[in-house]
Amino acid sequence: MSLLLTDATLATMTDGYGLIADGAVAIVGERIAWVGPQSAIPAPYQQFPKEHFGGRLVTPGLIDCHTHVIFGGDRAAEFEMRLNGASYEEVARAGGGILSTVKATRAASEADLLAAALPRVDQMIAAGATVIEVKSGYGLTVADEVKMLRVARGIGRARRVHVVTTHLAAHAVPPEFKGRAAAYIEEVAIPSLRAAHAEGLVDHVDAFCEGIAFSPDELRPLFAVAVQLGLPIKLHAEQLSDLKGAVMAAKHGALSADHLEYLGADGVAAMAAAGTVAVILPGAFYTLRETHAPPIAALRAAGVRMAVATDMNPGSSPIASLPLAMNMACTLFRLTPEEALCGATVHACAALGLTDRGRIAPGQRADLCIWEARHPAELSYRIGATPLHSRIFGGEIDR
Ligand code: DI6
Ligand code: FE
Repeated sequence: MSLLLTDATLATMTDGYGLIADGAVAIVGERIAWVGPQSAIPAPYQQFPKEHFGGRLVTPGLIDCHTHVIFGGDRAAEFEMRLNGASYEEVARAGGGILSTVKATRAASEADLLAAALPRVDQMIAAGATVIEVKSGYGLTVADEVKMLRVARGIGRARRVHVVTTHLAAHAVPPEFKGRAAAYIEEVAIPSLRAAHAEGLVDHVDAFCEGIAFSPDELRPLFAVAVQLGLPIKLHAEQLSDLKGAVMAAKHGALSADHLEYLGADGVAAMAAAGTVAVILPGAFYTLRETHAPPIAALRAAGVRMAVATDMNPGSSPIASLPLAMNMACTLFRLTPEEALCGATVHACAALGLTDRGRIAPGQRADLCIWEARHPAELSYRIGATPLHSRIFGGEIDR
């Protein structure tokens, strides 16, 4: 019920890293009661059961604010075909691409999907995640979108991780609606949103705004329903081209616009004005061998908060490690390690509308990561390493 962590190097993330050397944290129940230097522990907390961390780095639990971790099948065969010289059309004709994932997801039961997702979720947890956002978007029928969101809630019951759900029926136009994107929004995206919301399965609404998916005009009716239901909006925007999705999202008061490789000055300004978080997804940039980087310097100059996430998905970003995504954000996009860690903690919370976690401060939920590291830059620096020592979730140490 109560715990005193001592001998820790704290990155509280309250002001940049917010470092406290020789720090201590008092936890009561699920919450942090006190944080400060070891030399100043108030008397009541000195009696608590102690855990000594030998100078190890302690950060807030990592928050993966953009994932598509639920899906049927995988796309490894397609990856191999491509590297053997197959074209996009050949891959599609052989049944590959996003629609192959849709087919496999439709064929899977809720139990199948949960069983397939949990090993990936376990990798995320092993890399330090304590919160994961989980999107639908591979069902593309009313029943299959609702099914995916039920599985998302199931992940939060099956593992010691907090799940935030996002309805993403507007992810792709399925073959049965080919050339009829507006009809798909009316007949599937909106009804599935209403049905899933009625079951309490939806925390946010997202869409893929792109030439190969939906235009801002096609998405407006969906977002009108989201606003009516009181659900916050997120948007996959400007990943492959500049359709002004981020401007539209910001006008709807969106929590975040995500990807943003082709974001223009107007999008940066609109996001800054609305307080919309820029979610940077270097795993997809890397996998797609994209060359046009998001306008990091402009976002930084405009004071737009930047989050970093894995975008874990079978096609464009089969990566489950937030520290690896942070490394990629630094190396590919020139984020500083401090920005990358803010992006996986405090700014990731902002992208999810969460205010009770992401920092080590009194009143915050006691979700913490203890690392085999002495300085927070090590988390971004070590390529593909998993330096997690242990995790505290809701005040309890993982055993
Ligand atoms: N952008 C992406 O990179 C993924 N979805 C999206 O909106 C791709 C998803 C997939 O290929 O399965
Ligand atoms: Fe995505």
